[in-house]
Amino acid sequence: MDTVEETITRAKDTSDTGPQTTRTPHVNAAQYHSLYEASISDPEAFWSKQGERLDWITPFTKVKDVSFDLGNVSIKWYEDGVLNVAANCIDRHLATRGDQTAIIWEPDDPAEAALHITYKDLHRNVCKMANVLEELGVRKGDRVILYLPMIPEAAYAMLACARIGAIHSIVFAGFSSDALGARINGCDAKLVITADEAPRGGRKTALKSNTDAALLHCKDSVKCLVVKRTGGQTTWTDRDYDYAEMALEADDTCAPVPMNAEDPLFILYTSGSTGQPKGVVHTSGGYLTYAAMTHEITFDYHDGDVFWCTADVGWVTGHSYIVYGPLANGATTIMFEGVPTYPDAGRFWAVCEKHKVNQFYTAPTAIRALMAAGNEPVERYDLSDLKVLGTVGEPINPEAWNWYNTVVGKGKCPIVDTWWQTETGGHLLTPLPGATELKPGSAQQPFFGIQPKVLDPQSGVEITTTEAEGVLVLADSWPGQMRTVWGDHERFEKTYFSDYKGYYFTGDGCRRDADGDYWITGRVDDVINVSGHRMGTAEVESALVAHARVAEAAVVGYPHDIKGQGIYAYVTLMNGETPSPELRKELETWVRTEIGPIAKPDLIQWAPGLPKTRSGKIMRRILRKIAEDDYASLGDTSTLAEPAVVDDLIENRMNRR
Ligand code: 6R9
Repeated sequence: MDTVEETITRAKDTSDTGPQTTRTPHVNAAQYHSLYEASISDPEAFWSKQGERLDWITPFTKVKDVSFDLGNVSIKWYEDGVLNVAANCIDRHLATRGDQTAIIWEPDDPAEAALHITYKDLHRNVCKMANVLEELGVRKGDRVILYLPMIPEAAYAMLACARIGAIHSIVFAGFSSDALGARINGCDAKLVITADEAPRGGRKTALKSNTDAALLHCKDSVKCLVVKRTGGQTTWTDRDYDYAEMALEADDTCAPVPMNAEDPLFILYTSGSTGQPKGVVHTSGGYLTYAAMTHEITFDYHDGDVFWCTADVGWVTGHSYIVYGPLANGATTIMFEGVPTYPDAGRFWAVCEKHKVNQFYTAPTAIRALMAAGNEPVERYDLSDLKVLGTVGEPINPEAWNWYNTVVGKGKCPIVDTWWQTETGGHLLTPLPGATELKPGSAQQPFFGIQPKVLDPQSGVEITTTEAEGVLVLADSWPGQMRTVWGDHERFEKTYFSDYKGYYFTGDGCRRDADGDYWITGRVDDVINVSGHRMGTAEVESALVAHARVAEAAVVGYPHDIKGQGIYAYVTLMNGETPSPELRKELETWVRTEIGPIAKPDLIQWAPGLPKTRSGKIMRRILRKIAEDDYASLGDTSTLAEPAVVDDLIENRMNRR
């Protein structure tokens, strides 16, 4: 029998474990507790051992060097180690599993054939892509933007960047050309990789023409590499290069570039409570160690399993649990181009049956949408290979949890409700299969090395009783933590380390119950969570006020049955403008083009005025209450400049439940 430490470090070389007949979990309850203790009492020893999951060109001698002190925040893991992330995800598996499938690609249209890409195929394709990037002048440290459908080339491009030391930044294909342009300029990218069109749910998004529009606002030197996914009509300019043509000529080997553990691997833009999205920076050694470890332990991934995370690679979940974590572990990972409801509400389950999926990981919003379609689309398929189910992105309501458990999991599959963030790189709070007694709706317990604390939001004092409610912070670092905001370390410190000194502030509220289990209660800042996607209310407001007929706008979230939260916008028009259904449509379209479809307001209320303090601050607390149709409990409105404004807003509220 393995020692506990060996059990959880075996992902480095799983070739000796063979097919699993019995499913002894990697970590049981007793092991969880003893190992968690060890991870907190001696983090250096614990993470030194975990670092051995990876193949290092030069092994690290230093494990951790961290300061959370405001003005001096610095986070380093394995800082003198040298490795290559792509070599860890591909090359080291070639000898033992070259012919094993690395990626199963499932296209949008079920009539089109799925692809089974072996580790050898992956190696060849990533090397070709890496050589194409080099030919286009991309070098170590350069930034490359990916604006792609969920096609194998997206994974090739991520890993090709990692192979040559370039830093990728993926822009979700649902974002508009304006959002894309802002990110190209934001990280001063040398190259954009896109596709002609992105098929999704039977429709096509014109990615290339969006990219053309974005590039009008970027430096002339930015090049564009185009993958022809559909063969749809596109315009072609001097800066465009055809990927298929170049790949044909490119060599199919490419030496991985030795990278320092703290060299950036990727930038991912995410919404915050203020200003425009910030570029979250993740580095190489710590991020990969953490992604690999959480993938193996949280999902109880065993050698030979088929793992499916339904996220898009445009979000952090896709980075850590479609590409980096699974491939570092030599897993078989599914990449799905489509949507849950196309051609019908049985698609997820059809794919689970077809590819004999063992671990299935999705978002509560998808579960709620599928639950609304009833049990029949699930019962049509054989889901007997499922072993573990997971959720991420927002709190899951017990009704959806129970449906997931009984109808999808047939009561046999533990559900891991994983709480984490773009900033955290991997899971921080989660039950573990076989180790945790589950509670529907709770992310339950900290992962190894994670020290959650609950603080009083006002005083910032830690609440040390077992039962507690307040803001969630973390007392120490873990290897997958973000290192900085691209180009703005001060913003990094201010956003995460200034409100509660000495802690990483998550932006989430939480409750700890009598058993010590954690329940996330949602964001305590001006970030809303729409279908599991983060959206800053400030971003939507600034898009609205950029419209010529809008004078002022305030945006809040409100409870939405499927999306979790919907976007509720209060809009004050310019003097002389009159509200109309046409103008409402126009504003919706406007926000779609400024940011993307996910930012489109669900409800727009015409507001002759907004409730403000005498100093002119918009009182969002009141707007939130009205949007929630909970105006009886508005609290103290005595500081309002014009209390009558509130009566009008209540009278004309849009969300009568
Ligand atoms: C991975 C991801 C992060 C925010 C986070 C929180 C919410 C994520 C959750 C959850 C309750 C869960 N969130 N997982 N809330 N239970 N299991 O989603 O990253 O897009 O950065 O969003 O999502 O509010 O702060 P990201």
